[in-house]
Amino acid sequence: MIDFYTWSTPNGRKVSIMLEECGLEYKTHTINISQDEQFAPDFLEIAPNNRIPAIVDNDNGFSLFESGAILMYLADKTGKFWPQEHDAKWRTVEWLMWQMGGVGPMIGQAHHFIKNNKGVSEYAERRYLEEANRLYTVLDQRLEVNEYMSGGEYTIADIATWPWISRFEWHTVDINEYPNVVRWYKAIAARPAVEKGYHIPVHQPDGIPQP
Ligand SMILES: N[C@@H](CCC(=O)N[C@@H](CS)C(=O)NCC(=O)O)C(=O)O
Repeated sequence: MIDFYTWSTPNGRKVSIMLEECGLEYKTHTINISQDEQFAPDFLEIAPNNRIPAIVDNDNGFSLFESGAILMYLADKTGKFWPQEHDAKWRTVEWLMWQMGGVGPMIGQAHHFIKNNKGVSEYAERRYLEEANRLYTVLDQRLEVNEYMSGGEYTIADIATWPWISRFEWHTVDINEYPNVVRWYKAIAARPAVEKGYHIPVHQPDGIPQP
């Protein structure tokens, strides 16, 4: 059984979707980041960076923070969503790191300036919107020649990226300008585990945003 510490954000949803996809037994603990619960001493013991998500695997007592590391850990534990043949394995890591180093931080800043602090910095709004559109262009080109990000298979690279794209309304990118992203987005949104994981830990009355 896995103890799962999370909130309703893209980084949290990566892990709830992965837990659902893998059919693992888990217990959700809500860490309400708008009430600073990420700074509670108990939580900091397993997540010293004071960010969700984090897990404790009760099969071995091992704790882990950083969503990309958690996805790799759960894939390794279950043998799912991370192909182990040489090229596919490293393509998956490559695109997972692209999400961790690009999509998450850049689109996160787009939300910060465009949605949460509109008008504070015109420069930052323009910069992060341009960066978000650049990343969508890269993703669209990749998905023009591959069904999924690392090739023909749905992997932890897709599981990491999809929850960020699901906030396309927040970062004000017109997703419909990227037809391959829309095709990929809808295919993943239709997966029962994604529908379930999207609503953890709080049910979202509006459901998954549709392009
Ligand atoms: N690189 C980290 C980022 C985690 C992260 O930024 N989590 C956000 C929610 S999506 C958070 O906990 N924020 C709390 C805060 O800003 O204090 C990961 O991928 O796990």
